[in-house]
Amino acid sequence: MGKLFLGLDSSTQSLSAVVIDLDAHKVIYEKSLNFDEALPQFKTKHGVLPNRDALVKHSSPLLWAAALDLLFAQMKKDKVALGKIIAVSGSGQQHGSVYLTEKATETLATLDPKKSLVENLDGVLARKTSPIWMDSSTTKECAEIRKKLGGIKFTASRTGSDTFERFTGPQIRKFYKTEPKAYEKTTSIALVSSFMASLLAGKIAPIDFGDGAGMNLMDIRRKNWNHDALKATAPSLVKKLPLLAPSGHVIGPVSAYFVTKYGLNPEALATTWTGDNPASVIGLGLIKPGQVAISLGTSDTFFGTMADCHTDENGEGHVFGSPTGGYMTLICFKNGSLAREKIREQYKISDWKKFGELVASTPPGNNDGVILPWFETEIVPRSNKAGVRRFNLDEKNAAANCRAVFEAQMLSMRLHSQWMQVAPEKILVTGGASNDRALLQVLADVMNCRVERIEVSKSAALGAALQAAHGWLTATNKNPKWEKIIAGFTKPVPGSEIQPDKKAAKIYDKMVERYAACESDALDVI
Ligand code: XUL
Repeated sequence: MGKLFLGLDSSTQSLSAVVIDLDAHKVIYEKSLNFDEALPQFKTKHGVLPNRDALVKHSSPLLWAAALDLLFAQMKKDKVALGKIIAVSGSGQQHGSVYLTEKATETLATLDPKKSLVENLDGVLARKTSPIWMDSSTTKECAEIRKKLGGIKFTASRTGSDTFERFTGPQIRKFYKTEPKAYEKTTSIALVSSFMASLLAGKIAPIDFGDGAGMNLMDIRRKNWNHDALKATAPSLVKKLPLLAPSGHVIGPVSAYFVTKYGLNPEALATTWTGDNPASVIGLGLIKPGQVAISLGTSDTFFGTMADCHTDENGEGHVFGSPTGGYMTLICFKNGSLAREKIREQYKISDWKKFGELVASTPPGNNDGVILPWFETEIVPRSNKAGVRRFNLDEKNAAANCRAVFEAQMLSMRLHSQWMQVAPEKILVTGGASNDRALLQVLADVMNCRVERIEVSKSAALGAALQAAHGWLTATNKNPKWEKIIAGFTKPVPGSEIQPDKKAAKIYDKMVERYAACESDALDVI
């Protein structure tokens, strides 16, 4: 057995683990634990707590902690060689924030293995729930911060993104405005990623440059807290934020809690976590500038690596720090598999195979039928009113609606990624829906680009494991090269390549304009 590294991914709906053997260039263990199923006592639906206000989407930090216990117990049961793990890293759903009291530091340092993590965390949360990336209740706070920072362009060029409802800064501002006492009681604010890293490390973990860039608080170029942004957000914020550090940076040895309880190697190193998208960039092997991928997950994301920091003047896309040390771009479309699932439910389509068959049974361009599948409020284009709109599309036609939803998602990606000015040679695709060739053909045709599937169902957790390896190699002065670390882990699936169909691509060149007109129509009404 070679050197083992553990990567964890705390996403919206699940916690996943990937263990890699770095010397053998192999994943040796993978497991996922679905929050709703494994921890029904927290009463989440798709990982989100019910709320009367449709714009408010919170989850529970205690749920994430409980899942960490359960997943370690599962790994122990599955006889994973936890005693041989050299370093642990992770990734979290981005932007979500956890509010800790002054008790946190001591509690984290003395986690009692006789109790569960949830029991240990008694009195540590200054706010019971965490706003997560699906929340869109902070439009007012976004406007206030944006104004103080000088408008969209300046906000984006300073913090990497315009203010967005789900970003942590506007969320912190709302918390400060609506619950000032609880804000005052908060001595430390964590992201989902740094909260989980804090549990593993037994101390308050730094926030990394990847996830830190999703807060509207970090100076994207200098990679330190931007004091104007902090001032525009809430008072005394600088005292409540932890240090910033590179992704995968060694924090210290893992907490004794995991050693005693689950047999984790006492010398294993806990490292800083990052966001799920920056981790996926590594998990998909996008280490060179210009490489692009699309992840078809709960949200659909379009991302790639960049050598220099180039921000979106229109404020739709984001720039985050990449775990490789450079930058990455990201555009997040909230109604991803969320919308595909809703269409599947509406038309009672038994499985995804059938969904793909229905798409394949319809022509490219869908006879001009267009849907705007905004089952939830949308991030890009920004639309704070949920609502599905159909144009020249018969609601009764199941097949046409299946094609319409995926075409709309791809056309939207094409339209809203133009600012990146990248002309990729090929696009790597990952995530649940990437298994279906009919869908990939639509993607290749809309983007007019070669597409290849990369079969890393847990790209974020894998990226986190590779990040753990990089962090350990750096800390032990081995001067690691990313090419060498990712070698063998991130190969596209042989035979999965799909070429664009020239005729279909021409249809989409026209259709993107029609789609854009439908979008502006809908946005005008809103
Ligand atoms: C990215 C974003 C989502 C979450 C999903 O900005 O909000 O992709 O990271 O977990």
